[in-house]
Amino acid sequence: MMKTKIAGSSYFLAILMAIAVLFWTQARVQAAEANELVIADFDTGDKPNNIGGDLGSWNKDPNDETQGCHMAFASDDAKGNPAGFSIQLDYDVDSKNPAYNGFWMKLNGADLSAYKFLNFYIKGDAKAGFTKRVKLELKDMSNKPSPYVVGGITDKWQKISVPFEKLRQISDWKHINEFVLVFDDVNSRPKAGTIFVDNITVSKE
Ligand SMILES: [Ca+2]
Ligand SMILES: [Ca+2]
Repeated sequence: MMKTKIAGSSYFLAILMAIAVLFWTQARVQAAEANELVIADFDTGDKPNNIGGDLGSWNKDPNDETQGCHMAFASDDAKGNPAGFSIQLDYDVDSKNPAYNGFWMKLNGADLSAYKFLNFYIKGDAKAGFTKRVKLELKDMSNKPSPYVVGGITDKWQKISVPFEKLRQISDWKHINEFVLVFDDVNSRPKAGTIFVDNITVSKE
């Protein structure tokens, strides 16, 4: 009689603990979701991005065939997702004319005011060669670019986190228009190569 009672109460305790763990896990998942907003993981292998924004490459002078940037979806995913994709940028700023080009992506006026960091993954292609430095720009609806130079790019995926306070020209975090990457003949050495970008997010920490 006594034995059954003990077995019964420990069974009850185990259920209580399982419920507690379940709630704790759920709370953690919800906290993680609220902590980070995925803007673009490119995992559909197509446009638009995760918040409905268009994206593509841009060229300063489309008539100058000696410079340009070509965008493609690459199967090399930053998080190792075998079904995922990243963005491949083949750039060339080697020209006798002033040269710059890169990647643009719309954020459709997203409200990022609850977040503190702009994050993304970047790496270069060892075979094609790649610049170790690239300039990013974030723009609110005024389209004034907030430039930030990312350095130390290697041929391995690396997470870059840019604190919002470094993006000084943004005056309206409630309406963000565009994310831009710039290859230019100042920062880009070598002047032609391949860069991969993936998993562009904003986060609170
Ligand atoms: Ca991806
Ligand atoms: Ca060239």
